[in-house]
Amino acid sequence: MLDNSRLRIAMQKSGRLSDESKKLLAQCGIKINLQEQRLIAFAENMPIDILRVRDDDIPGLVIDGVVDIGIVGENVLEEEVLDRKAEGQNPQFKQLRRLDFGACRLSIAAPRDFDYQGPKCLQDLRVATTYPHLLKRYLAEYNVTFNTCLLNGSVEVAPRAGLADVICDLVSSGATLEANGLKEIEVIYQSKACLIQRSGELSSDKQALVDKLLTRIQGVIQARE
Ligand code: PRT
Ligand code: ZN
Repeated sequence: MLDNSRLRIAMQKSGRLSDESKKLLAQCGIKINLQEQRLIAFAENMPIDILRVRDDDIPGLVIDGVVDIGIVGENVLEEEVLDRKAEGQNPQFKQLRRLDFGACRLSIAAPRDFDYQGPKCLQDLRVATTYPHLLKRYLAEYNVTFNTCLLNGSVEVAPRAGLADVICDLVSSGATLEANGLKEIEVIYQSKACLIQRSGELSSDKQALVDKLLTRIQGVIQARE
């Protein structure tokens, strides 16, 4: 059983956010021995436990109150919120602050020869994506409806494989799109990593620790600017 008196922080186990998340916590003075295979790591010098999970699980762990704090991409967070709202839930959490890493954009991309004249061109097309809710919210503004090809990986190969007409995926340098003969036609969401807290009161000790960490994070980020 986890000790509920210790602050629980969820971060990505391995992937694009894990090194920066680890570094941020270390720069805040949290001494953690992250053994590669372990789900949980215990801080040696503060009452903090670190849960290392898939990034997709982090919003739910915070919203469901399983952990106190999470470090996650806004893209993943917002998609989970929209998914829960679509299921009639009212997901609650506190946005503590935006972080200075994990920057990317969620974009619609089409084969290079696609004659793009604006969102209306996408009506009734099939779009491969991991982010159907963010895409639906964006295209609804233009009264555009579309068909989904839901993929959790290899989204960029979908048009070439004949699975979809266009894609909606995360982009940072644009090299992946380029390598797959695709061009970016619409940016629908700008994302960075962020720090979130579960809703509801924390014990005063935990809240004091969160406040201290936030002050330190502020200092770390300012020093990097
Ligand atoms: O295993 P787990 O589920 O935890 O990880 P994951 O594979 O789902 O996610 P991961 O580690 O790839 O990304 C974690 C988070 O990093 C994302 O949710 C974003 O918030 C952020 N991020 C920042 C990115 C990128 N940049 C990014 N470029 N996530 C993914 N990409 C991928 C994109 O999907 C595409 O395949 O990189 C490719 C494009 O990159 P460029 O540079 O070629 O444009
Ligand atoms: Zn993931």
